[in-house]
Amino acid sequence: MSLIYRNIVVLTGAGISAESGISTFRDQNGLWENHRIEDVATPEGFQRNPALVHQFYNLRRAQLKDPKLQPNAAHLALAELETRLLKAGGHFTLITQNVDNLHQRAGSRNLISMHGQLQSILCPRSRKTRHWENDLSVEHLCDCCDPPQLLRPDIVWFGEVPYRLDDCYQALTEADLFIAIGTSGQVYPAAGFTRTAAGNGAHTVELNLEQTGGSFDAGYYGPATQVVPAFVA
Ligand code: BJW
Repeated sequence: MSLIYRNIVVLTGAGISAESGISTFRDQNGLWENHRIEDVATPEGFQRNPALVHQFYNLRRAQLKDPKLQPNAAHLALAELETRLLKAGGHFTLITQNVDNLHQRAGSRNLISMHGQLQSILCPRSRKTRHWENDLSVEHLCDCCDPPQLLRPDIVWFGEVPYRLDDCYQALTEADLFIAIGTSGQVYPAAGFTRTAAGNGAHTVELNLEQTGGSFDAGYYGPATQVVPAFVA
């Protein structure tokens, strides 16, 4: 891709990390196959059974410490694209729905983790967050509130408002190219970003294993580790 675009916004989903070994949500063997979404990804589920929710996220947080888990060629290609575009005087924003840390480790800098991060925990009352790499249990209470509150994963669950939406919409408004990578486009508000970008004049592209049914100007299909480096080269 020659740098005819000056202002690129990329939205990534679980598919970009699939080839690094992280399960997606809605594919076969996806994370939701063994869990009811309302049990592990809602504030109500956490209230009902915090131990179950902790178990679900502890397993996924532990995976991030596995030395075999590495950013793949698609994560790296996006970090390189950002560097190239900045050198050419352009703007690059990477919005990820993923809660792993693979974009950070690949070197992406202008990154919005709109659904939170596995390696962060949250006091639900004060909204204070802190970095956390280990298991979390019902014995972990905050030290910022009286009475102390049960700490929870810093993940945006269904019914909660994603992080930094103002920054997302600002970037989408200014984009001349919008690329959605490895996302099924089933979860809002991210699922509406294509329409927002297109409505502001951006060219919209989907890179995915298969076509999702979203409305894009162009689409390129195959594994992210092949399609992403080829598209941004
Ligand atoms: C590959 C590949 C390879 C595979 N290479 N590709 C009715 C209508 C409209 C909206 C709603 C509604 N009822 C409720 C809502 C709102 C709700 C929602 O959207 N629900 C839908 C299910 C309908 N949304 C919310 O509640 C959000 N908040 C909200 O709306 O607040 C209100 C508000 C908004 C704005 C302003 C003011 C107020 C919050 C959503 C939070 C989502 N959180 C989750 C779970 C986090 C917990 C966890 O991590 O465990 O985030 S849901 C889950 O889905 C996770 C993901 O980030 C998200 C998106 O999934 P993603 O990434 O697309 O993964 P998959 O698995 O679906 O797709 C993978 C794709 O990769 C596929 O396409 C494959 O083909 C592809 N792929 N291998 C390339 N190798």
